[in-house]
Amino acid sequence: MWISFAGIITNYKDVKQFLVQKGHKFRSDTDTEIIAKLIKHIHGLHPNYSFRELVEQVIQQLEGAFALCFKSMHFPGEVVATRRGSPLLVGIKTKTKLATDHIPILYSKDSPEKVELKEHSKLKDTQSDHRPHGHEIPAHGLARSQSTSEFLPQGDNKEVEYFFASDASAIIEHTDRVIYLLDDDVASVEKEGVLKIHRLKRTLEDTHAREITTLKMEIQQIMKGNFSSFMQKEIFEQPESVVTTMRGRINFDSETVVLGGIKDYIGEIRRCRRLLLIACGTSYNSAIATRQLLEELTELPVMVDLASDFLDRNTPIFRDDVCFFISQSGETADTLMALRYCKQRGALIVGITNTVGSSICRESHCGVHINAGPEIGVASTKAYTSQIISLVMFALMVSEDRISAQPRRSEIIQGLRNLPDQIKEVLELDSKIQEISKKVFEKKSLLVLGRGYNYATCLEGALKIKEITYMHSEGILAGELKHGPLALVDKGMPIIMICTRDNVFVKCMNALQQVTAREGRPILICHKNDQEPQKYGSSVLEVPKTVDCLQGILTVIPLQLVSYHVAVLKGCNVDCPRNLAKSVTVE
Ligand code: UD2
Ligand code: MG
Repeated sequence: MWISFAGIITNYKDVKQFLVQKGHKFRSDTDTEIIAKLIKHIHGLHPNYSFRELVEQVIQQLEGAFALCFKSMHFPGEVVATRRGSPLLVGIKTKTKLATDHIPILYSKDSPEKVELKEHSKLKDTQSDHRPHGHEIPAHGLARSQSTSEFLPQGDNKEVEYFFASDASAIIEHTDRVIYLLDDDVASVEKEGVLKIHRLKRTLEDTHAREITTLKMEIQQIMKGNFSSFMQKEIFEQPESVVTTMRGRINFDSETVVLGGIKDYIGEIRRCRRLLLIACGTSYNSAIATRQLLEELTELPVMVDLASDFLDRNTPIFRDDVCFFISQSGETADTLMALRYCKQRGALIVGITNTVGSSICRESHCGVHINAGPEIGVASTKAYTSQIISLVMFALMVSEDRISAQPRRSEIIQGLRNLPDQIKEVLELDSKIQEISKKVFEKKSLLVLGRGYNYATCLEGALKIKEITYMHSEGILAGELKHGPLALVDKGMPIIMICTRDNVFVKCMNALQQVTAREGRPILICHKNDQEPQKYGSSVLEVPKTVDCLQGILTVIPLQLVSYHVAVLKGCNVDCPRNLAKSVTVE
C-alpha cells in the first residue's frame, strides 16, 4: 500500500486504539500509517470491495482535514484519491483532444454501509459483501458506460496520464488541464485508464459534474529559473511580490488605500469590539509583526493567537468580534478549524490568503488575497512579507477618516512606495551573508534577539533556521533577556541581534551591552552607517532605514538568507525539509 497524505487526522488516536485492539502493529507515530492500516483492516474484512469502495469506507471513519492518494499491489494499475478540507486536483494529459470538458459525478448509491469501528462485529452481518458491484447512478440518470466513456480522448491514440497534486504548480510542467476536486469527492483511475469521480451522498447544492479547467499559469512564473531552489527564488522575488501585493490597492499620490475585498465591511469593522488575528507558524509571525500598528491606527484591542492554542482554550468569541485568519495556502487545518469556531459564534470572518478559491477564502465573509504569486518552497518567505503589507494596508484603510492619523498614514504610504528598492538593496547583502553563514553553520544553536517591531523578525528568523537547517534557534525578546535567556550567553554562543533606530533603540543598546558584557559577540543587523551599535558586533549587516512598522520586512530578509545559506552548507533539502512533508509507505 502506498499513500500520499497531506493534512491532519483529528481522531487519529481513536482509530489507532481500535486498530491496536484488532491486533495491528504500528511502526511509526504518524497519522498516515493509521490510514494504511485501516484500509488493510477493512480489506481483510471485505475482500470483495473495490479499491474505491475501500477508500470510501476509510474516509467515513476519518475526521480532520486531508488530501489522500492511494495505490495498492492488490489493485494494480489503479489509483484512488480523495480530499476533505485540503486541496486536491487531478491533472489530465492526453495526446489527442478530450471529447468533453466535464466529467459527471457518479453516486455510490448501493455502497456498503459505513463500517462501525466501535462495534465492528455488527458489520459482518451487513449485506454489503454480497451486494452486486458498481451500482453507480450518474446524476442525469445516464447509464454509467455512456457518460464516463465520453471522457476518454478522441481518435486512435487513447493514451492518457493522470497527475494528483494539491497545487497546480506541481504538475504544470506536464499538463495544463486539471479538475479541482471538492470535499469528499473520490476520484478513481481504473483499468483502461478511465477516470471516474464518485460521491457517497447526493447533496442539493451539488453540481453533478466537475469541470476540466485549463490553467493559464505562466510556466516560467513557477519554474525555478536560475535559482537552485524555489526558496531562494522566492526570497529574491520579494522586490516584485511586494509590488503585486500593493498593485491596484494603494494610490501613492492621493495617499489612499482601497482593499476591494474588505471595503464593504469597513463600517462594521470600525464598530467592532476587538480584532483577533489567528494563524500558525509564519503567518502567526506576520500577525505579531503588525499588531502594534493595528493597535495604533485602529485604536481597537488586538489579540494575536496561535490557532491550535486558540482552539485548546475554547476562547470566548462574540458577535461583534472581527476575526482574521492568516494562511498562505488558505488550507491550514488548525486555522480553518478556528475559523469555523468563530463563524459559528457569529463573528465577522476575514481571510488573509495567497490562494484564490482556498477553503479559508471560501469560508470567510471577506478578505484580502495577498497576491504574492505561487509559493512552492515549504518554508514561507515572500508570503510573509506580503502578509505584513496586507495587514498594514488594512490598518491604513481603517484609519482613513482619522484626521490625527494623517501624518502617520502618509509616512507609511511613502515608506511602502520605497520598499521595493530597499528590498533590492538588502538582497545585495547575499554574498556577505553567505560568508557569515560559513561561520555559524556548524554551531549547535543560534539565538536571534530584538524587540519592538523587530521581535516578529526574531521569531520568524528563528523559525526559518529551525525549519530548513535543523539547527536549534530561538527568537528572544530582548526585554526578556534578564528573566532567563541571558544565562545562555557566553563567547561560544552564536547570536544575531537586530538593533534599528526606533522607539526601543536605547533599550536594545542596553540589551546589546548586557550580551557583550558576557563576552557574547553578536552578528548585528542595524541601519546603514549607524556607528553606535556597530562597535559591539562581530560582523554587521546594514539595512536601509524605513518607517518603524515596515522595518521588519527589511530585517527579516537577511535572516531568510542566513537560513537558506546554512541549509545549503549543511546539505539540507531547502525546498522539502524533513518531517514537514507528509508521505510514507506502508506494506
Ligand atoms: C479583485 C480581483 C482581482 C482584480 C481586482 C480589480 C479576484 C480574486 N480578485 O481583487 O483579480 O480584478 O478585483 O479591482 O478575482 N476574499 C475572501 N477571503 C479571503 C480573501 C478574499 O472572502 O481570504 C474575498 C474578498 O472579500 C473579495 C474576493 O474574495 O470578495 C476577492 O478578494 P481580493 O483580495 O482578490 O479582491 P480585490 O478587489 O483586491
Ligand atoms: Mg470569502
